[in-house]
Amino acid sequence: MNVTGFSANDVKFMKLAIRLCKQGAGYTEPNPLVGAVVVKDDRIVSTGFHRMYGGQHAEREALMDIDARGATLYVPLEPCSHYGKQPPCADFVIEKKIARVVVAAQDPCPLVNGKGIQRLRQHGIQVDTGCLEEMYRFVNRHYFKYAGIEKPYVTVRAGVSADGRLTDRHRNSRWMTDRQLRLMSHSFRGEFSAIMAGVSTILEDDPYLTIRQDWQGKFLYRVVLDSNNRMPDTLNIFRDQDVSPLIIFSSKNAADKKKKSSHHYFISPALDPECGGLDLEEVLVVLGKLGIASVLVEGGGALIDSFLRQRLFDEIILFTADKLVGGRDSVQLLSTGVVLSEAVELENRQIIPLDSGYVVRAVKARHPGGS
Ligand code: AOF
Ligand code: ZN
Repeated sequence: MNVTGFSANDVKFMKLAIRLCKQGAGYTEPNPLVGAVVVKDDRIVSTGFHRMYGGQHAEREALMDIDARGATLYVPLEPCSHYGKQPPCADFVIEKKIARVVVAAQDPCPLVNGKGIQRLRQHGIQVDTGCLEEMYRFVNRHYFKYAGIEKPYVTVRAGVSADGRLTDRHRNSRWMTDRQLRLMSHSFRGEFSAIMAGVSTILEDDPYLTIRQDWQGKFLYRVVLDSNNRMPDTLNIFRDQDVSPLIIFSSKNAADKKKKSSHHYFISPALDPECGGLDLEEVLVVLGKLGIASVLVEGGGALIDSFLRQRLFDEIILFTADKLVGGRDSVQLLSTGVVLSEAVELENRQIIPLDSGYVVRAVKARHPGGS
């Protein structure tokens, strides 16, 4: 046993369950990523994971066709205890006569929230919680934010020069070659429920904001913030709405109130005039109500700046090119700047090398200053 009370085997099997759950990434939201490993006499007898929103839960997939009497079940999220789209997993675990369940984290969903663990224990099953909890909370970070406050997890994606500029002094911002950017962006987009861009990016580039076919069956919302409702509905973004519905936000003060998609919301303008057109908190509340658990904000610069400045983001993905541009007129991240004691602190940094640059990915520190 180690200090947390879990054996090396417990840790090994839970790691596998967490690795398995990642295979559902991009397909389960707003529901969680869950994996399951069934072990008898220290040997794995079955595994499973949650593949698709509304589909069979991980526990049921792993236990379905086996004799699990006396086995240990490793499942990072507490088994559910309610009827949703699927029947309660806790009851199935009891029926299958599992002896012990090892869990990483309690389910924050108010319908479960400890009741699954309680039900198992009432039936004499040993339940040990907290095995690799931090690791699982990180892997499933979209769910843990959304299930708690029903607002999406926000990841901001920006392209910068090696000296941290969003643009050069002529406001040019094409740091990466189109091919490089396309490949990387597409692989990130699949992890999210929605992608968001400001109207100026849409007007400049006329993008589709969709994902490549290797994310088969993936449902992705596209969100455009167009406070003055000036987007012509002939743009590419208005295509393919059956697989990628378009959500538009405009200001309730916009002169033109014509709805341009079935999800067109007219909301409050930004309280802070420095923060661009719309009240981003309200945007997130509306997206949350639509069941969107995560959003990738792709630009442009003003929108990225608003999310950073208001600290409404949870994570940042910085595409950093091997180029220096300098210049007082180039646009910087967090353009108005903050003093060091108010710096936005990042943690859990990951670096991915590219041919002519690198990607830095990090989450906003939960306890800035290490407190
Ligand atoms: C999942 N997959 O493997 C587990 C979940 O509507 P339902 O029946 O699919 O229930 C969704 C809830 O079930 C979800 O919010 C979470 O609380 C719990 N566990 N959900 O989608 C799984 N184990
Ligand atoms: Zn379940």
